[in-house]
Amino acid sequence: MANVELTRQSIVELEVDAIVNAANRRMLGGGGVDGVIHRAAGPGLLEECRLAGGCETGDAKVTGAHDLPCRWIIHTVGPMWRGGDNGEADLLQSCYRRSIAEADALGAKTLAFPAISTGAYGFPVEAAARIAVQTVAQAAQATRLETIFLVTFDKRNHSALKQALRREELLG
Ligand code: AR6
Repeated sequence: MANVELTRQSIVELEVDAIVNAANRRMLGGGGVDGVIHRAAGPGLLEECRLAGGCETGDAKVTGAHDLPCRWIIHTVGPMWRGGDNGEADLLQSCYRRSIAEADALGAKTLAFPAISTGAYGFPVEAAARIAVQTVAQAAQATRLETIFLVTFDKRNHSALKQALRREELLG
């Protein structure tokens, strides 16, 4: 059973084995955390992403980390919020599950997630936090991952995640 830890800093600063990027289907960079990761990783990341051929919503693809201190970047594409009746919750769960599966297959022991879909894609923060915490806690059980960091920038995501962790009795 991996530990789940909450931390408030930029995801690119974390010295973990792998970080997750909240990408889009084209996988060619963008704003938000995607932009931060591409700027910090350098142009080699974009070159590698071009070869990946995009990524479906709910899926995840691995690249190298280039200039970042981690070893791998796992690019996942969260759902755009369209009112909640368009499979958004299942797709968000799938992002967390697929990213954890890819990290485990790489042999990663430490993994960091941003709050996928809660920025430009508009997923309600409290609902996204519950899905993140429940899915991560469940999916990490059958893996060799030791610590999963939930990384946030903003106060609202941080307190929503804290509340969700408390509810699942996972707050250390
Ligand atoms: N470290 C950790 N979290 C961050 C950072 C950072 N450096 N910067 C922002 N966040 P978003 P999405 C948080 O919009 O909603 C992009 O243009 C931010 O506060 O990055 O999945 C892509 O190319 C928010 O809570 O991702 C896609 O087109 C969270 O990261 C689209 O946005 C996610 O916000 C994806 O939208």
